[in-house]
Amino acid sequence: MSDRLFLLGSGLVVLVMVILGFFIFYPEPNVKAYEVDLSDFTFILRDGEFPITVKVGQTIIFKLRNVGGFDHEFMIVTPEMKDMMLNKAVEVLNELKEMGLSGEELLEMYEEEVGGHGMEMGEGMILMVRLDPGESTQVEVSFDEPGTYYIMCIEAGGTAEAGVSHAHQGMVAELVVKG
Ligand SMILES: [Cu+2]
Repeated sequence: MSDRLFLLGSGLVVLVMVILGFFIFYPEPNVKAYEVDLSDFTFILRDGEFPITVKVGQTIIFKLRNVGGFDHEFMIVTPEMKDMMLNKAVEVLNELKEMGLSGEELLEMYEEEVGGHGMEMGEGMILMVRLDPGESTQVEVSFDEPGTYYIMCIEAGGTAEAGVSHAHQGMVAELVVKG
């Protein structure tokens, strides 16, 4: 009887050691962090250069700051969504200008039609945050599919009169996800 108790006790000790070992030696979660400044009109990676390369399943933390004088977005989109938004931005701005709109009115109507805040998440739109000048935030994202993605801003404060969005002026950066 005491032999059986001894065996049971030893078994428990081994089990506890295995569990403790699992927690002590379990690899660190796969996390990558980037600090990105949103300026007029470009994305600045504080510790390096775009493109960013990450891995499928990795947790990516973006620490964002709007250091510009206009509202800016930090959107992550597929190449198809990028092209669609670039085309739509020009199309809508031209239509609104033809209607005789300008200034705040032009910008407001444009944002209703195109601004990322009017876009649905999902199909081609992986992440969307919008920051006022001086605002900062932190977002987390991970990717299920390898491929090339784009970080972009489709706002048009300061560029609407010229018929283009911030993305057209250079607010686009590449993000490569490896399998
Ligand atoms: Cu912008």
